[in-house]
Amino acid sequence: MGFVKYEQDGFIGVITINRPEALNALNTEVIQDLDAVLDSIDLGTTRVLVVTGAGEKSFVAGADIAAMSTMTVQEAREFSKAGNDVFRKLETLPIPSIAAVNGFALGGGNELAMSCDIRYCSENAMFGQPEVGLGITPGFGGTQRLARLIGTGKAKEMVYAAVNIKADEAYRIGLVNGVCAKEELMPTVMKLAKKIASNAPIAVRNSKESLTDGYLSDLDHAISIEEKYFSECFETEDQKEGMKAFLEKRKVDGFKN
Ligand code: CO8
Repeated sequence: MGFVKYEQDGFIGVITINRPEALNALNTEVIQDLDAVLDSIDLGTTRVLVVTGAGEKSFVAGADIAAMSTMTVQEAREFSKAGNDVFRKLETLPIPSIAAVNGFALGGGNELAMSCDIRYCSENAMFGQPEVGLGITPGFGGTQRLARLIGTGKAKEMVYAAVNIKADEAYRIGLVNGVCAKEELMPTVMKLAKKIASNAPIAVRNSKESLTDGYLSDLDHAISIEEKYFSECFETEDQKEGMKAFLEKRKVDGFKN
C-alpha cells in the first residue's frame, strides 16, 4: 500500500494519497492501494474517515495522463471500472467520510473528493474536470456526481468548458462545505470528524444510509427508508442512554459502536 497511507487517530481514520512526485495522480497501483486500504479499515473501531493528499500542492491532480495515453478502449474501460468500483466502495462505506482538499482536485481528484460525504478545502485548492481538453470524458463518476452535487447547469459548464475553479467559487456553488487557510485545513476537518465521532455511531451510520439511499429514490420510498433507519435506532443502547441523559439533564455516558 505504498501509494496510499493510512493512520488511525482514535475513532478517526486518515487516508493520504501518497504520490506527491506526480501530484498524487491516480494510476492503477494507487487505485489498488486505495482499495486495499478501504478493505483493511476496522469498522468496529473507526467512526469517520478523512481523505487527503500528500504534499503542499495537490489533493489529487487527476488520473495518470501518462498511463492513460497508450490505453486501448478495453484497458480504458477496465481502468474506469476499477476507479469507479473503489470510489463507490468509499461512498458506500457505512461510516461518513470527509475530503480535506489541500490543493488541486482535478478530474479523478475532483471525482474522489465527490465520493466523500463532505468536502472542505484550503484557500489554494483548485477544482475542475479538464477531461474534454484531453480528448476524453470524465470517467470516475464526474458526469454523474457533479450534477447531483451542484446542479446540471453548473456541472455541464464545468465539464464542457473544462475551466478550473478556485476555492471560493467551489464554496459559492456548493461543491465544498467550507474553505480554510492552508494550515487550518486538517485541524478544521479533524475537529469536524471528532464532533461526528462523538455522536451515537449507529445513529450516524443509519443517517448516512438514509441520506444516500433516499437521495436516489422517489420521495415516498425515501421517506419509508428514513422510517426504517429511524425505528431501528430504538433497538440500540445509544438511543436509551442518549434520551435518558437528556431527561436527567446530564452528559451522555459514552456511546457504543
Ligand atoms: N497525470 C500524470 N502526471 C501528472 C498529472 C496527471 N494527472 N498531474 C501532474 N502530473 C505530474 C507532472 O507530469 C509533473 O511530473 P514531472 O515532474 O515528472 O514532469 C509533476 O506531476 C508536477 O506537475 P507540473 O510540473 O505540471 O506542476 P504544475 O504546478 O506546473 O501544474 C497542474 C500543476 C496544473 C495540476 C498540472 O500538473 C496539470 O494540469 N495536471 C493535469 C491535470 C489534469 O488534466 N487532470 C485530469 C486528468 S484526466 C482524469 O482525471 C480522468 C479521470 C477519469 C479516468 C477514466 C479512465 C479511463
